[in-house]
Amino acid sequence: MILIKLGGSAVTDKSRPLTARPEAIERLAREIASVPGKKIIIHGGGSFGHFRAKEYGLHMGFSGGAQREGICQVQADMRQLNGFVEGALRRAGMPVASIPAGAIAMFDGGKLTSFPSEVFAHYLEIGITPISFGDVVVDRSRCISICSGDDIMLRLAKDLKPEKGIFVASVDGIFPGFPPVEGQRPLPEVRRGDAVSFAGKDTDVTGSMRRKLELMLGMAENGCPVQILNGLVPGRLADALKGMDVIGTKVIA
Ligand code: IP8
Repeated sequence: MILIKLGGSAVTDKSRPLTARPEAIERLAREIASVPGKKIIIHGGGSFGHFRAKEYGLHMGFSGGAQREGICQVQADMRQLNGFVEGALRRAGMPVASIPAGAIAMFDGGKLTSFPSEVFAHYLEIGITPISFGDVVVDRSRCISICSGDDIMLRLAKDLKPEKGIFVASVDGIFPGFPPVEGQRPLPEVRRGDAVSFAGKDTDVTGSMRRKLELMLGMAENGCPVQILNGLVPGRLADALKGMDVIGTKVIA
């Protein structure tokens, strides 16, 4: 089984609220469907998750009042984006089941504590591809938290031992410096402690790129090889799914 995270920047335009990238979603779905094998697909929030979650301060816990509307709104927005991804995968011929994190995950103090990965395993067993996504979730001590698609990736990697995890981004991989020099290739491999640099402007409520890299290192250290590639380049995801060498960065334990 391969775990695929469609990053928010690959499936949405992160500079404009509630703006999907329909062509990219359709093409990525066709690429995923074109390569046989079991997969689990997770997607990020992009401009359907982060703008409003930040506006309502949902990443800082629950303070009541207008946040109630914010929780419903962000969940509804994420389900709309999920509908686009789900629809594209079905049009590409894949039977899929959507499993929102907000319905099944439990957080405590901003950390994922309970997640029934076996639900995903059962769908896979009957030939259905499970899809999940970053979401507003309940939190035992803070009432609510934002669950990132990356939190789900790490948990599924630990529980289901996939053959590999692929992070589909809108850049070629991780670079030694930011901004990358024109024509520069990304680092082929990154290990804990390596000097890397990320974009300075970070609008994600689920944390910096550094936190995301930390979760990827966690996956690698749990025996799941991780690769980051550019999903806006046609064919790159399909090639990686076929096991071909593609431009990108591998995260090594
Ligand atoms: O983009 C965030 O998921 P991510 C989900 O995978 C929300 O970090 C609701 C902001």
